[in-house]
Amino acid sequence: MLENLSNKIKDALGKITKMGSVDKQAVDDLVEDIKRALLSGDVNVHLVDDFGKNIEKKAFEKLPAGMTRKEHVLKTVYEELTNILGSEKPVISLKPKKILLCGLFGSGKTSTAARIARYYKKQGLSCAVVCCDTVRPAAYEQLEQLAKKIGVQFYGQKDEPSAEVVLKNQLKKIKTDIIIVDSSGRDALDKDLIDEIMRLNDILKPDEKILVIPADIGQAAKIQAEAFHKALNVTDVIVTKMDATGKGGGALTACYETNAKIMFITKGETPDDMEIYDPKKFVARLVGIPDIETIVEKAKAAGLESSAKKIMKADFDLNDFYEQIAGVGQVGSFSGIADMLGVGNKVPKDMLEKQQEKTKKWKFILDSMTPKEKNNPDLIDASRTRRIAKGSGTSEPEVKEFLNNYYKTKKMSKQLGLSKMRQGDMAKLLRKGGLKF
Ligand SMILES: Nc1nc2c(ncn2[C@@H]2O[C@H](COP(=O)(O)OP(=O)(O)O)[C@@H](O)[C@H]2O)c(=O)[nH]1
Ligand SMILES: [Mg+2]
Repeated sequence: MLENLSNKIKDALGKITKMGSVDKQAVDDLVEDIKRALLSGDVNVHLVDDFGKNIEKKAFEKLPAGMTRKEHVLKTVYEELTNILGSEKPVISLKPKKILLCGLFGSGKTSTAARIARYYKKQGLSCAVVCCDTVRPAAYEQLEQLAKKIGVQFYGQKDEPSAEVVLKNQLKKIKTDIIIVDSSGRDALDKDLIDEIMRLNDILKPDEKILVIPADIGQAAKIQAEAFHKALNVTDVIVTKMDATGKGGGALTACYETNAKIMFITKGETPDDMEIYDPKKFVARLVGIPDIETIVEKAKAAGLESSAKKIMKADFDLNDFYEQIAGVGQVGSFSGIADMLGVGNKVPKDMLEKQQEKTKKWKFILDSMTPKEKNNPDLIDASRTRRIAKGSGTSEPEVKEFLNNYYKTKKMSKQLGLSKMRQGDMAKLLRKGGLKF
């Protein structure tokens, strides 16, 4: 399972986030750990080597403004993984089209024919699936049942031995927006299979020729992708059975290496177990930090920088204070941010989640204040506190807690008289100021 790979990568990154500072040794160790994880996931050794070299090269580049070395290393790992696992999310057009599926026996073509039909049906297009597998016994019934289950039209000719005859006859009848043709497979990439698929291609003149590849063959996906591409010029790839193997990373990297566009991945046996392959999201999940890109971008955002500066000068109001705590929290999980700031490992996860909950409440509290109160919190007496609690659907102690955090942070900031702070220091300050992380 991919979880294995994911856990190994997360462990390796976890070691780095626990360190005070990141030196060459730490990066070397990190690279070794991730390389080992990728190799065990059947990623090609040359790709893995290049991956390692790129990280070692980039890890000690000049730091972009506002970033710590740790964040930079994390970002580099993320970017290099994205580089080997794919680039952009595929664009899936919703215009009427004809689709031909090909792939070896057992790769998941028939199940995937149904999944694709379901996908387009959900987008409001009418769909038909056509059984052109005249080799495998019961192929007809399998697709017929799946079509019935998801409510799309089914076409086929039970006792006709020629796939081409079936296709010609059925095409005359079909009027749907989307036509999906399921073909037969063979155990190996033999000439019969390729000849048949090329004849079907000539008859159908498909808009999309999709190769279905099972993830469990790992990097051998490259051989299949290349062979089908040569014969048929496949336009897209679907990688199936991502749930059932640890070699999924190997299959994805191998496909991407051949420049095949991976359109969907499937992860289960039902018609719903398919998702668009978005490499960036995929990698973010793999490394365990959702929205990492957004987080990195946001951390650099000017608004945050300016409120951070105000806090450093002890000259800040409730708006600035809230922005510092929640500005980053709103784009990702609070624990993700704490990890980036290098404090995540020191705090139990549930505490961070509690803080995130609290931050949501603080937003309601802030929204219930007048602009004057936000600028000058000293105005907030007992009766205003009552009004704010009522207006925000919180309690008076919760409003007081928010204000206390603000005052504590302000006091700390004055005492320390910090003029030059980096993001890590800001986290420490907020923590000392009463934030419980
Ligand atoms: N676990 C898992 N099994 C799958 C997936 N996709 C297909 N299968 C199973 O793989 C087997 C072969 O699938 P099938 O669609 O008949 O392959 P075909 O011979 O290429 O048409 C079936 O038992 C499917 O249920 C998947 O994403 N995950
Ligand atoms: Mg089949």
